[in-house]
Amino acid sequence: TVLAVDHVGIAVADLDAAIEWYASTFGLVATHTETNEEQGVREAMLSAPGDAGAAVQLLAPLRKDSAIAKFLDRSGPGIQQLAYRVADVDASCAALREKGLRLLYDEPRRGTAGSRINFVHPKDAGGVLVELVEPADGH
Ligand code: MC0
Repeated sequence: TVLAVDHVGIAVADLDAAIEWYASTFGLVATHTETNEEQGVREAMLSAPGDAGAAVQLLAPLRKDSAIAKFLDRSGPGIQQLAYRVADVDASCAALREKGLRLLYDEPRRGTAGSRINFVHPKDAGGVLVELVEPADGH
């Protein structure tokens, strides 16, 4: 079961420039930044001040062979993923597999802030790369 929209992920070429642009243009503030070597990204979570709702996640490539580098080459900067928060990513993946959807990983991998994540293939989700996120603190 989906608990909430966790974040919308946007591919950018230059993370620091994008953080600055979102701050000066929309007043969004970076609440967390992180490098995820396995995913090949430097990322930042942005929110409107005081808003605990869905975040905007900026994703910049660490390497030329990363998913974000490939997305930028093909599509340019823009929305790359929609992430739903779930209580139990293993149970959610099992339920979606049962419905015939392809999950990208056999087992969840590490996402932002120690979360556990998996992705539904965009061809099985209406053209949207859907991420499932089980936060580390179980919220
Ligand atoms: C590819 N396609 C997409 C897409 N990427 N459609 C919607 N949204 C996207 N982001 C489409 C292509 O246009 C193509 O359609 C079809 O999917 C298959 O493309 P492909 O060439 O076979 O596959 P790739 O090599 O482009 O890979 C796509 C795939 C990859 C989703 C498998 O990006 C992946 O493994 N993503 C999961 C990991 C990831 O995104 N990591 C970065 C965020 P046509 O019609 O042309 O056949 S890390 C993150 O998010 C973490 C830190 C977190 O939040 O905690």
